[in-house]
Amino acid sequence: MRYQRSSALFKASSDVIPGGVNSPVRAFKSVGGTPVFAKNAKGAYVYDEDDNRFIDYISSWGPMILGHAYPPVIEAVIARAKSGTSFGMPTALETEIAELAISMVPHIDKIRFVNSGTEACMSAVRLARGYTKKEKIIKFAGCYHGHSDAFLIEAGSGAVTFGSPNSPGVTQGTAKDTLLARYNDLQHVEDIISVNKDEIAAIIIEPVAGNMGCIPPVKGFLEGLRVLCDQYSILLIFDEVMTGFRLAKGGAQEILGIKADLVCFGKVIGGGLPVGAFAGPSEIMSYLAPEGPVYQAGTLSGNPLAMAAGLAMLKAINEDDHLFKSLNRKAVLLHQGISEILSKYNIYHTINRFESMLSVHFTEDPVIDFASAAKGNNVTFKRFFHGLLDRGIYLPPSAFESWFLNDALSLEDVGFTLDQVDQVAKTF
Ligand code: HOZ
Repeated sequence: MRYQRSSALFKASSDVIPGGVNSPVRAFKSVGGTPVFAKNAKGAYVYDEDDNRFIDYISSWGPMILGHAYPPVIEAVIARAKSGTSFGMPTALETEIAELAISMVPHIDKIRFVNSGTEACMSAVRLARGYTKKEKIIKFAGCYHGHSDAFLIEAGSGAVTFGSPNSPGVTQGTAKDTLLARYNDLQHVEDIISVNKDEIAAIIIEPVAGNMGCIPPVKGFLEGLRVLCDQYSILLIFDEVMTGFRLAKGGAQEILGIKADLVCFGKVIGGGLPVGAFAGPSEIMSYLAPEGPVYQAGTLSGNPLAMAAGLAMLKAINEDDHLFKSLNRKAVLLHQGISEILSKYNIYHTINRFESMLSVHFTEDPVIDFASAAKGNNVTFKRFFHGLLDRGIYLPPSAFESWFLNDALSLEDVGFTLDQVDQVAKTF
């Protein structure tokens, strides 16, 4: 049996870990079947416990942009581990990665490292509230900013995959300060602001959404948010956990030419180790303890192993002038190829893509927000997912997640993937 060991491991893990996994989407609940247990990975491939090989289109949900077990990152972690793994004291490495990140990303003077994207977004919102002395925030339906309470209101990613976009456990008191807007609908944001004048501290947004599939911003939407934020003294927070160091060296701010007031990072910035960060101009960041009154801390924040991995990753990206072109070329081939195949077999679809993030939606309508993403046919998605999994292609196990390409992927891998898509699509 192809997934025999994974099956046994899932049975064992389910006895001791809720749902058998440490992050819900890994459980395959929305696509059914046995979650694949990873054993090892190299370059573009992940191998499972049954020794099946998969071409990996999630890249650990983004971080492995240069492929798995990228040698400079692995070497940096091994070397660093030999000198001690945590001190609870500052290290020179933290300044080195901070300087590099600041040199790569526009409009930021200071950066604070934390352990995850969730922590980064949660802390950035606290800072925005402390700085503006206002309490409400606007978030967008289908956007996901980690699992802290304030964001689990119409959240995307696993929250929507498992039908709990508004999670029990989030108090009404917390929920009332999160105002919900439709992605790509500027008028809706204006309406919300007009009935909550002088109360909104921040608008937080994924500048290219990746947690309801991939949904790029329509022309003028982010530009309009910037104008509204300036007009009403609201901070614009870009959650670049997915897009940071992926769409361009300077992330969405650079490629879209829009300035955010605070930016949140995760995924690529840690090179595959647990790292998050938030950053902005000195004036705002100086409100953070110990310089200012807004408290935020962490025993493992700036952990030396994590910083060594992140530094090696950012250096590699910074020194590679061909990376984003190369990723984009493969993403375009994949996008066009899948679209041609699905059209050939008359399968309704919309493929959204922004650089190396993409998603296939089984609906013929444009997918521009959460409501249109939710129209996708999940029965077709499941068949597509499992058909490809059985043919050695690992896609996100949910229609509400983006694919993340990595640059270890070869043109042969893309060609092989398209051949498998054809084999699967012709059975529909
Ligand atoms: N929520 C993450 C993707 N949007 C998935 C995290 C994981 O399961 O590893």
